[in-house]
Amino acid sequence: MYSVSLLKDALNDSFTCNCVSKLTVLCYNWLLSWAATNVSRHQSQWNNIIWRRLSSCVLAIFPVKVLNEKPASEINNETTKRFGRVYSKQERTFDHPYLRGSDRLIYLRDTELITLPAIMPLLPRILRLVRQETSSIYCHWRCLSSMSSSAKKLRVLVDMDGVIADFEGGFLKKYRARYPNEPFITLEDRRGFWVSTQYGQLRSDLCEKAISIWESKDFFTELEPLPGGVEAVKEMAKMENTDVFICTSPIKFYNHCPYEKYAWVEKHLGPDFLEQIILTRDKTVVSGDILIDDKPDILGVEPNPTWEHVLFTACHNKHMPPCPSRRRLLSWADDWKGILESKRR
Ligand code: UMP
Ligand code: MG
Repeated sequence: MYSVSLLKDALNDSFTCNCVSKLTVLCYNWLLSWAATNVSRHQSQWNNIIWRRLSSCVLAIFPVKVLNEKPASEINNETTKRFGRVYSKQERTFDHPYLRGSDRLIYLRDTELITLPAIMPLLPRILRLVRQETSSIYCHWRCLSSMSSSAKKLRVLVDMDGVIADFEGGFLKKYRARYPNEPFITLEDRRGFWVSTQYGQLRSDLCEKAISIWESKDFFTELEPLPGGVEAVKEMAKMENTDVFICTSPIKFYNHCPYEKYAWVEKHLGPDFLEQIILTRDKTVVSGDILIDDKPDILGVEPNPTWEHVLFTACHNKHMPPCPSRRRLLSWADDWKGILESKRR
């Protein structure tokens, strides 16, 4: 900051605030038009940002003191003596357009008018500061535009097991291969989300046997994709203003499952999709517009998740009585695009 010595010099050499204001107006208008052509929607935000940044830039060089707005009664002779002329709101609007939009009063030291050449020695410094400000405004712009575009994007969370990966089919195949002489439950007879619970009811020791299947190496990698799921997710991800995440719960026996879920996504959805994986045992804390999931009751620490749960029909939930407050996606041949569109409105 050049403030102290420069301010002194400026005062001693009678640099004028009028010159400063002219130059500032020029810079301000230029920055505003630049920003406005880049992002016209944010003109008012730009106004604010540029004003704030430019005023701090000017403050660094010139004898300008910004105070919070005060009622006229509090502005006494002492203030005027200390800071020079006090600009009224009206003067501010007409004489100093660069102050428009500010909610503050500005106290300017009233110096004599001098001509533009007198301010020339300071120009390189001013320009340097303006350049710095421009680049920081540009960063702001990028941040704002990414925020505004993500704000209107639809965020879809797609579950993995039972929605795009055939957990039930893969389980039954491997269970029957490993325990050919044990009783099993056909997909037609599956009831309830927990496979292990239903096998435990069939015979208590079968609960452990069922668990041993999905705890085995390669179980998750070798799951077949459910019909149309991979294609739908890929298509969804290409849709405008749509962010798709694979939101899946790993099992607690973590030796293979988390790694294999990543491997599955890479194999079927492609390496770019690795960016879109959310592994969590509590989906209620994930924010999104829709969660497409085959589990009927998705509970967690957040009692009011942001997403609407669309129940994906699976062998274990297809017998459940219809619930008017919950939409279903019967399969990937069903109208998933319609459901997404309904959330954009
Ligand atoms: N799972 C169990 N026990 C069962 C059935 C499934 O632990 O009886 C696990 C396997 C999956 C996870 O990793 O639950 C289901 O995850 P989501 O599809 O809800 O994300
Ligand atoms: Mg599932």
